[in-house]
Amino acid sequence: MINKTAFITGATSGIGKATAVLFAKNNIRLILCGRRKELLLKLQKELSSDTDVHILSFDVRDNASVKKAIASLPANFSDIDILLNNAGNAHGLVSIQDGLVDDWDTMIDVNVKGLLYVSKAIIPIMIANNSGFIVNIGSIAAKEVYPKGNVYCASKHAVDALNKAMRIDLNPYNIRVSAIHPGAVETAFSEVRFKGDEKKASEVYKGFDALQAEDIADIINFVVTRPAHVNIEDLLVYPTAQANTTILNRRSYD
Ligand code: NDP
Ligand code: 8X3
Repeated sequence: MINKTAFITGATSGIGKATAVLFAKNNIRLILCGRRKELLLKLQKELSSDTDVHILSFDVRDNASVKKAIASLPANFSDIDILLNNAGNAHGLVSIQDGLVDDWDTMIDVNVKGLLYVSKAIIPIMIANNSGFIVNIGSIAAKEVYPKGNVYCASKHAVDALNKAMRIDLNPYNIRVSAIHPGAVETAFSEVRFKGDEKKASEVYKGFDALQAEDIADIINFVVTRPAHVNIEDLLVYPTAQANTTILNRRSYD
């Protein structure tokens, strides 16, 4: 029986997509978001035998589109229980003095402002229900700053701060708030960071067993299925081979 509705940003790929697949198996009604409508349609088709799926194609950077998309939800999808703030990416890996302003704008606009726009549109629904669950996807980059990570790390430190702020400000409304901070997860993330350079992207995950999107989906599912009185506020999860942002025990490879 379907008894919860989840709103997932960044559902077209990686962690968001894997969470959608797992939530569908657990009979959670889904609102799947992303810019690439063809991927949303494909996923909707795949998951519709398991649960009800509604798709919303919008860019989280555009507040008017965010508001319009959420206002357009049909009645049976409008009571949102779980918000997964997952849409985000890194753009570039260069020293601050060489950084591109366009990349900085994109990371701040998507990872920080996009998360805020979506949250602002959905929090009133949760307040009205005196119930809800917000899961913010941060990163190991929310806890540490590493060479050439500058603005991406800053954007994820902001997610960490906003997660704490939501815990405080939403406390009177019985809304649970959690952040998951993954280390290296093998997704399209590095392809985006390196602007389509597949060779460079694949190097990131060579010689060790990186986390997979399904590992993070599993953790998200664990977090949102705790009893009503339990809130896991913050979780840092690494591949076994990774000690921190810069120490990785790689096997030698050709
Ligand atoms: P992917 O590149 O696979 O997925 C990113 C998702 O974000 C896509 O679904 C994309 O959808 C969406 N997205 C990006 N920009 C926008 C935008 N402007 N508007 C709407 N949606 C957008 O990467 P991951 O799954 O790895 O990343 C998911 C989250 O996990 C991100 O917040 C990332 O920072 C974080 N993370 C990733 C780690 C990793 O090593 N992979 C580690 C730690 C955290 P579309 O392009 O269709 O719009
Ligand atoms: C993604 C992990 O180490 O590339 O957030 O910042 S890292």
